[in-house]
Amino acid sequence: MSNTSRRKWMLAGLGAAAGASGLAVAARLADRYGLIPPDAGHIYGPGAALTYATQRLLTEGSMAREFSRSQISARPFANGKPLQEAEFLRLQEGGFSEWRLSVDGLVARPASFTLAELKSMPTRSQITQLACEEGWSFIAEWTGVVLADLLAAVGILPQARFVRYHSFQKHWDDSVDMADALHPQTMITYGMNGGDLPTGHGGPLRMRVPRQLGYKSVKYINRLTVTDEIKMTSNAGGYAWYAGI
Ligand SMILES: Nc1nc2c(c(=O)[nH]1)N[C@H]1C(S)=C(S)[C@@H](COP(=O)(O)O)O[C@H]1N2
Ligand SMILES: [Mo]
Repeated sequence: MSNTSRRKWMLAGLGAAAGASGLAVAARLADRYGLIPPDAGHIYGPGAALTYATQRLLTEGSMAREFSRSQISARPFANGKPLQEAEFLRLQEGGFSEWRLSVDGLVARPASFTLAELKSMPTRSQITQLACEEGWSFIAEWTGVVLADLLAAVGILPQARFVRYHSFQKHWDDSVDMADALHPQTMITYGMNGGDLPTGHGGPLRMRVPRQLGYKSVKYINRLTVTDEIKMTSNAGGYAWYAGI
């Protein structure tokens, strides 16, 4: 079977299973094709598995919409209060020269990058929308390093299945699978709308995953862990692990 007809056939199977005998069957099918998200055993259960599997089959290789400069939002909304932690303020006062992004786990060459080092890597900008699950959104130009380039620099091992990202705000840790980690629009961003990324928007460093809802674009990231296993009970704020849009 060609890739396209195989995909159509898998989608038909998933749809029929969901309609005819309920979500549990669809989840079993999804499991057979290796499309089970790590939180499938949790409250979202088979429903989340079906969404994830269906979206993965439909959107494989697809791009989030990119906009023109004239569509950039005049007043982007910074969600949440400014960070007050003494350690964050100390780092900010030093121009974040001590901020590090460490990369560990299933990589050939674990590393720790300064902002200056990240800025010296190939730069990419994208004008994409950040869409919050609560209904608001804004369009901004994001500048940074494509995550796939960074991962290529440290060398991911073949067993890699997920990239976990850690935030200075510990409870915001999250992860994506390799399809999203290696997607050309998934970036580690240090710039927004032509300037440094403001701290309100996650400066000095935030993850941008434009094909998923805003909460996957975690702010204040300082560590990446490449792994073959994610043990998820709930996501940041208790949302579904997969938030494809
Ligand atoms: N560390 C951290 N990352 C975060 C959040 C947060 O509160 N802390 N909020 C998330 C949510 S729910 C959304 S919608 C976006 C909001 O991004 P913004 O503040 O740039 O508007 O950031 C996401 N990343
Ligand atoms: Mo959000």
